[in-house]
Amino acid sequence: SAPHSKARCPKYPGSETQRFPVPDDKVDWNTDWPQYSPVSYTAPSVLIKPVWADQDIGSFSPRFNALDGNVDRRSHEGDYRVEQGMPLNPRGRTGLTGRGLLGRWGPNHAADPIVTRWKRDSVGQQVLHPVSKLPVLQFVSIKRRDCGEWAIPGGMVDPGELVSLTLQREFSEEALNSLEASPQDREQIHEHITQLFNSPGLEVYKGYVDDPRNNDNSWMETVAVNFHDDTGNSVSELPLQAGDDAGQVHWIDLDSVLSLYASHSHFLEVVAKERHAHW
Ligand code: RP5
Ligand code: MG
Ligand code: MG
Repeated sequence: SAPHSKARCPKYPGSETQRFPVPDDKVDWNTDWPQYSPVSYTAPSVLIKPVWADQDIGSFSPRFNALDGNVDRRSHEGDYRVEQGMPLNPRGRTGLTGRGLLGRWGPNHAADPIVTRWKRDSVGQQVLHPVSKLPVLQFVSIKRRDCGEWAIPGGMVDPGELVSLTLQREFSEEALNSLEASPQDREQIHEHITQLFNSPGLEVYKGYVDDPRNNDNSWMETVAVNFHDDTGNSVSELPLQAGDDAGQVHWIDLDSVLSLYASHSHFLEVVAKERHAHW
């Protein structure tokens, strides 16, 4: 697979910090590179020790490649290397050490709910793409507040939380604004989406995410699951409302021209192919 690229974006997100430039042929840890001198950076939001973040290594030694109490420090990609007490990014160099904006040393686990429906015309007929002649899928997309990019409404798995719950919770928070709903509305949202989210779903990806927040010692991983409202009678009928770290929310057509956050367009490509839809 191609080496990670967003994890090497020159300017680290939310800061003025520039990564040490890493060319494609120097990404692999096994390639000797004595001149490599990555920049160390941990964001102020992490340094103030919020509950979701680890302590600094030295005062604290996490159990890597293991379930460490409630915190899952195992990678979906298999065992990662730990050198001088520091976990190493399984995809290679990024030009930055520390934790940046991420709370956990090593893998930071997220879940991505991909909610889809068929695009329909005014009389309810499925819309075929003019070029591919394949039916067009739409997914619920949010515009991230942090970077302004469109993305799947995913989020972090809380310690001890089941991924199935994270998927439903993050979708409710970011695409349905459940956090600001009245208790009655929240109950309604829950009733409306529980059936779809309790269906098995189609797991389209599990592993490393090429996220711009990644660095040499901490990185994002996810489980991306597609929940498809085939008839258009389930989630399709709910009014979307952006919440939490989402600035906007819309149904967006799946298409290969989409430019999305991190490696999200790769997950959608798998959904389109699996459902024989336009891409
Ligand atoms: C991405 O970051 C994941 O794929 C997921 O969509 C997201 C989780 O982080 P937050 O949305 O909580 O910032 O790597
Ligand atoms: Mg969230
Ligand atoms: Mg999120």
